[in-house]
Amino acid sequence: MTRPLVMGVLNVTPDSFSDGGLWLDPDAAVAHARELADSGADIIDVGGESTRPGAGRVALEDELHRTLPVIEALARAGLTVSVDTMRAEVARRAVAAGAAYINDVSGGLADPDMASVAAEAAGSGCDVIVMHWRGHSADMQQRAVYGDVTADVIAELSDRVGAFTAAGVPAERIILDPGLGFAKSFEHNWRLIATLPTLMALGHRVIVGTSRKGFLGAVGRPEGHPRPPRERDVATAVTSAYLSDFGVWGVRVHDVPSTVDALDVAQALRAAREASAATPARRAED
Ligand code: PMM
Repeated sequence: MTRPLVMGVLNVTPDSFSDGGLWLDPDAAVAHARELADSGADIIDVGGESTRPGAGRVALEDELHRTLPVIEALARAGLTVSVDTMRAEVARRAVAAGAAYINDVSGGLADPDMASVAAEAAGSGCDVIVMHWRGHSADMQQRAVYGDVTADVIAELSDRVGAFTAAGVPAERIILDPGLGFAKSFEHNWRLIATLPTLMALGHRVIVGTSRKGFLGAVGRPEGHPRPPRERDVATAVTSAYLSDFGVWGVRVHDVPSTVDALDVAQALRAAREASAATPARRAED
């Protein structure tokens, strides 16, 4: 089992929950992307719209203006880029500018044209990440109501896969994401992590984003006093390493060095486990 790919987050927004405003300037964004890649990020995920709980929509023109120059510069520099967008028009222009992945957190629900844009992009080798989503950030937490969260997320994602394949996206171009933090309670997020093999059994590649999310901040802390987002990178690295044991295809993180370290250690442990299974330890002779 190889280690998962690491997707480094590059939010070109004024208001993302953990890095809003840091990379709004295109030069700062490109420099940060290079840092992410130098520390081991395999893909740079460029987003121009914050999806933090409660966030409003950004105008199409603003989203294009924030993301396209950065995507163009990164693709020109030879980096592998994904575009984090719910808008078909942004996805289409980003792919033309060199993005190799469309990362749609709405799984095609926010924009009826996304599936056909993804189908066209698939023709030029572009993959699409289809995330579980139930509605825009302004009120998404009110939709965190499930019978069995794993079964419900799988059923809803399967419907989305059906919509993308019906539009002409080959199934092998579709990567699934359980959408941690999007219309999910603390318990829902942990349960989705623990039961991830059930989602993986659908046969698609799977990517998971735990990075700096609220459910990590709450662990081990008194109620109402979570760890602040930028102090959640150790927790993020631990969950990424745990997920790597399931064989996930990718993890999406803000702090690349800590997660790469954790993934390398998890990989070394797996190799040692396999080696010991092949040659079990002998009892010391006395
Ligand atoms: N989470 C955020 C944004 N985009 N994309 C995918 N595929 N999976 C996620 O979990 C995800 C995402 C949350 O916002 P952030 O950019 O501030 O982490």
